[in-house]
Amino acid sequence: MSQIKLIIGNKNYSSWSMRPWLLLKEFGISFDEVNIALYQKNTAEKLGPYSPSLKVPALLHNETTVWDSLAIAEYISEQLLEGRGWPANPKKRASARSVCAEIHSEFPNLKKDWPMNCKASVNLFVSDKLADEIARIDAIWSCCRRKHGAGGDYLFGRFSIADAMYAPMAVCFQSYGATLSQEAQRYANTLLANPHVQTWIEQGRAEEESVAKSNVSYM
Ligand SMILES: N[C@@H](CCC(=O)N[C@@H](CS)C(=O)NCC(=O)O)C(=O)O
Repeated sequence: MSQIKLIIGNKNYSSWSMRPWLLLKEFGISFDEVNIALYQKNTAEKLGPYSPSLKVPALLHNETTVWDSLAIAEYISEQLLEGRGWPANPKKRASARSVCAEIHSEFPNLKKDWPMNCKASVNLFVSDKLADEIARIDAIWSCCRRKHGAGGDYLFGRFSIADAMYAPMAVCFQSYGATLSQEAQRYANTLLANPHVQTWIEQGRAEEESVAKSNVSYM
């Protein structure tokens, strides 16, 4: 048994769960995965012992409980990776933290209209507000790649927390057919070719539980 437990929701839908899961996998940290199907009658009861917010993801490490994807990512970097979750250069690190905060707190239309669904393959209506948010993510990806991407194929060169935070967006953009600039599409392809991202998508597609449409937003 590992000392680390990651509590996650349905892989098909739970973009917040995917982020720390991918970070742990990418850095080769072994952990036990606890899968809890969301929006079932007993979901809160099952989450109660693990997650004070009654949401996923949550991480248990020795006597410590951490919840909320970004806090978990910070904890993993600080406690398990000696800071390697972030770029080493302070300027790059500041940019990486900024783009992570942005995906965590912004993009309400993307979260509402294009929630992650690994099984989906459909072209959905794109409102002006949604188009603006897609364009902003395109700009973030293109700008990070151009300014900070030397030395690797990820936003800041080698894989960092920023890539874990944006990986679900590549899944959404693929599912719903986003039109991206060449640079942003190249980065999306890098994420989609990542073997751990592929495993997550495959496992999500294999799940049988489904979640009502009204609950899927913000997942
Ligand atoms: N800000 C949180 C969001 C967590 C969140 O909304 N998780 C969803 C699933 S992806 C959830 O647990 N939903 C269950 C509920 O709202 O009852 C994070 O970054 O971890």
